[in-house]
Amino acid sequence: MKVLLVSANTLNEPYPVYPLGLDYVTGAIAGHHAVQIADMNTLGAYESLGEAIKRFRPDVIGVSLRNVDNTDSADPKGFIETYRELVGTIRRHSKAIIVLGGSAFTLFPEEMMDALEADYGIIGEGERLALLLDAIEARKDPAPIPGVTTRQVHKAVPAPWSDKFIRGFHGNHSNLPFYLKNGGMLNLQTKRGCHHNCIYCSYPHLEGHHQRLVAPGEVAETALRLQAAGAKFISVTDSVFNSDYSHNIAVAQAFKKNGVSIPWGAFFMPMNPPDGYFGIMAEAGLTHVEFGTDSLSNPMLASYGKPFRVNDVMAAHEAAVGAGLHVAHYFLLGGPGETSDTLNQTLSNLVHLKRSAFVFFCGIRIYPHTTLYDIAVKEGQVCRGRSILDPVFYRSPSITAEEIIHRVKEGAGNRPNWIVGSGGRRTANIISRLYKRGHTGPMWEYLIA
Ligand code: B12
Repeated sequence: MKVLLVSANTLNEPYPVYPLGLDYVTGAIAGHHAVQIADMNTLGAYESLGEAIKRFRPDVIGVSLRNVDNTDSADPKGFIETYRELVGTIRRHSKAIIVLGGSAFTLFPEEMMDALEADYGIIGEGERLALLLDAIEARKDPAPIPGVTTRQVHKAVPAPWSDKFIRGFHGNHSNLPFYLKNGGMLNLQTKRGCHHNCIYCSYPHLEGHHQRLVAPGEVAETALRLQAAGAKFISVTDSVFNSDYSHNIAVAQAFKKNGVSIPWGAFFMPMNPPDGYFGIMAEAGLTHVEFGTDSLSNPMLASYGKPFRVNDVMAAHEAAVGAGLHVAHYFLLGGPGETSDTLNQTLSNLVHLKRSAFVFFCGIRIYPHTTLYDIAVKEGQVCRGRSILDPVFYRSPSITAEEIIHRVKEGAGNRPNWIVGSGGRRTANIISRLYKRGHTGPMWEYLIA
């Protein structure tokens, strides 16, 4: 069959993100089907998508839905209307079967099926599209395939697809020049799954609780392919990169052995690392460390279900800065238990984190299937049974969002390394101008004095 895979994401905040998920879906189906990718970041207008559909005449069109919204409580933007227009364009140009997938779909499958009136959806890992295509081809009922939904049949997230996932990246994708020109960043996974229990987080729901590791040699081979394709920076997209130190070290050794020479960055939990850990990572090309720190108040870290405390954050920070790395800390303020006192603790402890960028999010986006959802129901902040597709942000009953933002802005003064929210359009525009002048990578290091 002919399968067109459409990446619907055009958000460029903080920067445009290469649609990694579609490489994996391609990897799972390309052996048996003719596959083309249409990336809305490069196609721009819907009419160009119509042209691509007319030229290829696909039997099945898979639509990748990454973001539901921008998760910015100060300037919330939802994307469902855009997705509705996109699916409308597809329907006007084709009778192909439409299949939805992606993280936004897995978070809100029933709402997305209803809003977009698709034929099928695949909850969880999109590699299962291979099974759906087999069933369609053989005219068999796809209902027994785990994760495959219709508007009538709803399902839960199925068990993870497999321990082996194959990336269909060949370095000649038509969308590559766009990402190479706009920051030069491509991305890769070294593992799937997250075994942590942070109360607000949807990652275990999306990727499973159990970690599945990619063989270090395979990670290095992928990195080399991205490098050969022209990448100037690699973003590692693992939920938490340092949740397996021995695997990290094996990956770093494989990078060095195979000659991966471009810089890379990843998300880390601020845990006290083994001796020399960040030095080993730096030697293998790690330049950017993004810590999911959330708070510098121990009661808040406990409330969020974090396995680290403020002294671990300090140790992790010193180790990363000491290894010469660029460091950023991300904060989530205003969660359950936040008070004026806990906020004071966070703001006063910040002075100990030298040479770092700080990104503050205030109010936490509530996702289904999380402990935060249950807390919000109990407190009457959301109503069980009522959709939270339109984002609802958890607010601490003990301190207002305005007060938190005011205090953070007061603390920030004129310091450019304190960023409230993702920085919004203004920051995205500045980053985009820097990319046009040839800069590459995430760019927040330029804010550190
Ligand atoms: C890494 C990451 C980032 C990095 C990306 C770095 C990079 N260069 O790649 C950064 C920090 C830049 C980032 C930014 C943002 N992110 Co982010 N990010 C992630 C994260 C942790 C992993 C994404 C990833 O690459 N996964 C690996 C790939 C392989 O998985 P995948 O794309 O989901 O694809 C699989 C399936 O979804 C499915 N699938 C995908 N497409 C299709 C298509 C079809 C047809 C089918 C059948 C299946 C299918 O199959 C794939 C293979 O199994 C996810 C959370 C998570 N654990 O998933 C959040 C996540 C995607 N991000 C999210 C958000 C909100 C954002 C931001 C808006 C945040 C902000 N305010 O700045 C921005 C948007 C950026 C943009 N331009 O789009 C949300 C989206 C949900 C929502 N509320 O909208 C997520 C889910 C996190 C969350 N809160 O739950 N992000």
